[in-house]
Amino acid sequence: MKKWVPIASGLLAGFVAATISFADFSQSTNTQVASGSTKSNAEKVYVPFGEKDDYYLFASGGHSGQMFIYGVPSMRHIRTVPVFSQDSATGYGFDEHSKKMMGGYTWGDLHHPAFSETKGDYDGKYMFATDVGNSRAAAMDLETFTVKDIINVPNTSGPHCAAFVTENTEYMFLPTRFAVPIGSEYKSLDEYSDQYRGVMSAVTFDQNKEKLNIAYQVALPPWSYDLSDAGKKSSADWAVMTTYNTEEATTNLEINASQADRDYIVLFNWKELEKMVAEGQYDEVTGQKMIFPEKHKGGIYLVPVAKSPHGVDVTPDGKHFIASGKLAPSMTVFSFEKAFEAVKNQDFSGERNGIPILKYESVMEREVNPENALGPLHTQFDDKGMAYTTMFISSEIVKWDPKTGETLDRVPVQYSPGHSVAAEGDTVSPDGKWLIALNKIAKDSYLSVGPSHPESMQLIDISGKMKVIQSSPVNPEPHYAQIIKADKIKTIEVYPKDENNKLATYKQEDAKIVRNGNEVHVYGIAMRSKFIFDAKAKRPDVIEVNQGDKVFIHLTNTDFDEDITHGFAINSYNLNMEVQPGQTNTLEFTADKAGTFPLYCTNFCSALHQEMTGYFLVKPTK
Ligand code: K7E
Ligand code: CUA
Repeated sequence: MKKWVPIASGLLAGFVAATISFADFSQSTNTQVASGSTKSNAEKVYVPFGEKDDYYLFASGGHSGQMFIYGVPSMRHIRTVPVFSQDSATGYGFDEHSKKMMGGYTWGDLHHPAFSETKGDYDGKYMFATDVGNSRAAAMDLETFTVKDIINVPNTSGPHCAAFVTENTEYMFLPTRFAVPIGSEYKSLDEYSDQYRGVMSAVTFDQNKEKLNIAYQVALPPWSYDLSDAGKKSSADWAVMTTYNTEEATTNLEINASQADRDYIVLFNWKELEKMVAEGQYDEVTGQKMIFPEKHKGGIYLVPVAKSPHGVDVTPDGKHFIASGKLAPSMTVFSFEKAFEAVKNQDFSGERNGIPILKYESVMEREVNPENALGPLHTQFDDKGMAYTTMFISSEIVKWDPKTGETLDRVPVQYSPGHSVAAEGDTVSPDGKWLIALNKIAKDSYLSVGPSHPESMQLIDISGKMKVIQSSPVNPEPHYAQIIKADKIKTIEVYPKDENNKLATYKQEDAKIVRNGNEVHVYGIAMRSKFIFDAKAKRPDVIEVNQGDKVFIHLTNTDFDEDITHGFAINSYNLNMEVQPGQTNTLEFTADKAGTFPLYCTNFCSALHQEMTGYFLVKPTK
């Protein structure tokens, strides 16, 4: 979102000031929680100790590269799951497996999380996310809440648009936010229109192998692709994404990318693209199957839309897609059926880069302009198909009917919501009940922590007239979130024994240290409340190596008891990792520093946790 703040900053400052002075603070949370009619707001969000929330909320951590898990309605933060950034609490990015997965990067910018779906409903199996900062995609499994795979997406720079999955998780589409030359090689910006491309990747996930894979890519025009959504039901084979900078400006985008009155929504049929790839209608480029629309025709269309749109959201019935204005004050409702009709009749008004443009009037159903509502960004839905759109500039949520365009309700939020998220809001059957506004600016809502203020999430009861009933300051940055019914997620209690894992050690007497030249492999055990690295040694909890040795510590937690997690850190070696119950994890490093280094368990695991220590001794070579 940062990109358009400069343009709106004058406006925004004015609006924020106006909102602060004129906001109806009787609507604000403090007053509401304290008052209450039949059932007070405080009671509605209160989940007594021992009882659990009805929903999980998975919230994007933005440039923290992490995912935050909350309970709804309590809004209690339950867990932080590191995805694209190192995390010393869990050792993510330090242990061998996660370090390799991260591909040399130490941070990421996580924007849009998406659950795996079956028949258009969240199935509670996986969560996907993309990294705008370093162009990666990740898959997290919901049995262990850990990341299983990360891939680098070549030719795509900043897959901001994603992740949005198709109805049965066949694909997620990762269009690029920044156009770059294919292969990211050097090309002068004077050749932008000819040499730069906005590549979209079709990514699949193999649930058996738990691996992400790029099926094919499409070399779209050098525009910025902003948000996307997959079709549902009758539109399930299709997907849509918004574009801006169709002006192809290469500098000063805040002005130059807002010149044209219209940008486009890219509408594509992924079944058709899949077929084209199967028939060999692509070029092999940088090891990828690349469809060039100017050459490989079919499956992709442009729909004109009011300039610089941001969000695009498909209605739960799959009949419409709604684009939000950002710079224009309107939401535009388009009809899939009309679009299919226009495609069939070749009802085109021209083309760009070989992609046919459908006639706006032929596809558009209505433009919706709620009075004084400004800066519409993203839309969510309830169980009756009603739409809830965030208004960034006028700081409110507007509820409206996509079938009539009628405004039904509105509620101020504090302040400047980017996305909002509804309970099961991206499925074919949203739950209603709850909507959470993900606010970019909390202003003076909480205790001050200095010049930078936190973002906030506000829980809105949407069962009747919309009412903000809880406000929480949150870690940066709540870009987007997903709310899933709690009973859909089935976590495991311990990692099951894996007799095929050659790195695992389950029996104490098997713990050993094996030297192979200057490689040292430790097959060790962590258990309440000791380490065993070498069962036969005089001091089984000591590792001794020579300076310069390459050391592999394969550590298995043999406490097959829920919640008995051990940590493993070597003092001054900048290393820490976690082994959850039953898990085996590996640390790989070079013992370049000679000396005596205590090692210890970093996760409080028993009354004798402080005793869970040992030594890492590195004999100097000279
Ligand atoms: Cu800022 Cu979805 Cu990354 Cu809109 S995004 S707000
Ligand atoms: Cu093991 Cu603390």
